[in-house]
Amino acid sequence: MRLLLIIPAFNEQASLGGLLAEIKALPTQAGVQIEAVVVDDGSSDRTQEVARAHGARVLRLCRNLGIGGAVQAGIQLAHREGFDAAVQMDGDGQHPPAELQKLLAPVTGGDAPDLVVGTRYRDGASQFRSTMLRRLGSAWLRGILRLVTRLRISDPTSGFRLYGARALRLFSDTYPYDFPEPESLAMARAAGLAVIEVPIAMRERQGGQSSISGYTSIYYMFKVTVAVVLAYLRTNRRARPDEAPDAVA
Ligand SMILES: Nc1nc2c(ncn2[C@@H]2O[C@H](COP(=O)(O)OP(=O)(O)OP(=O)(O)O)[C@@H](O)[C@H]2O)c(=O)[nH]1
Ligand SMILES: [Mg+2]
Repeated sequence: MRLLLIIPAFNEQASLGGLLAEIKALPTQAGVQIEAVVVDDGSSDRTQEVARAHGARVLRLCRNLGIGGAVQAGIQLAHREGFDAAVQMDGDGQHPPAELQKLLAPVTGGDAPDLVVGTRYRDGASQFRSTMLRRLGSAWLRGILRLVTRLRISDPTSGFRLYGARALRLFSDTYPYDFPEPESLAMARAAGLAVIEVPIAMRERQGGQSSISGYTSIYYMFKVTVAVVLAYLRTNRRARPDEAPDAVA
C-alpha cells in the first residue's frame, strides 16, 4: 500500500522540522510505503527550505490558497500518482505521527472505509484541552451534521484524517475551501462514502501562530452551518460514484 502524507503548511518553519524528523523516525510497517509532501501554501517564512532540508517533497503553491486549497492540491497529487490512500496532517505538529497507525488500522485490517477521521473526544484518548468556545462550536457542528446528514462524528473539525481511493477521487474534483473539514464530511456522506472515526491523541501546536481568533470563530459558525447544508444537497444531487455501504460512526 502506498500512502501519501499531506502536510499543509503556512508559515510553519518553527514546527515543521521536528514534525518531519518524527515522521522519518516512524517504525516501518510491513506492506505500507509512506511518502510525505509538504504543501507550502505561499508561506513568507522558511517553510519550504525547512521541508527540503528534512528530505520531504514540497508542493509550493504560488500564492496562499488557504487550508482547503492546500489540502486539495495534496489530494490531487495523491490521486494523480495513484496512491492507495492519503493522510492529512497539520504542519504545526498538532497531530503526532505516532498516532498515524491508528488511522491506518481500519484500512490494513480489511474494513476499507473511505474516510477515517481521527477524533480527540472519544475514549479519553487525548489530554487535549480545547477552549470553551471551540468545544461549543464543535458541539454545534456535531448537531448540524447529525441533523442534516445523519452522520455521527464526535470531532467534526479534526484535520487528522485518512482518505481512501474513493475519497481521493471525490475530493480531487471538488473540495471546500476556507474551513473545509465539516463541509467535506457532509459531501462524503452525500456521495455515499463510508466514514468512520477512531480515537487519537492530539497535542498543542509545536510553534508558530494560530489563525483562529474570537471573530473568526463566529464567522466560522455561520459560514460552516450554511455550507454543510449546501454541500450535502449539492453532492446528493450528483450521481453517486458507485454503490457504497452506509456511513457508520
Ligand atoms: N492558518 C492557515 N493555515 C494554513 C493555511 N494553509 C495551510 N495551513 C495549514 O493548515 C494547518 C491548520 O492550521 P492551524 O492554523 O493550525 O489551525 P488549527 O489547527 O485549527 O488551529 P490551532 O489549534 O490554533 O493550531 C496548519 O498546518 C497550517 O500551517 C492558511 O492559509 N492559513
Ligand atoms: Mg493547528
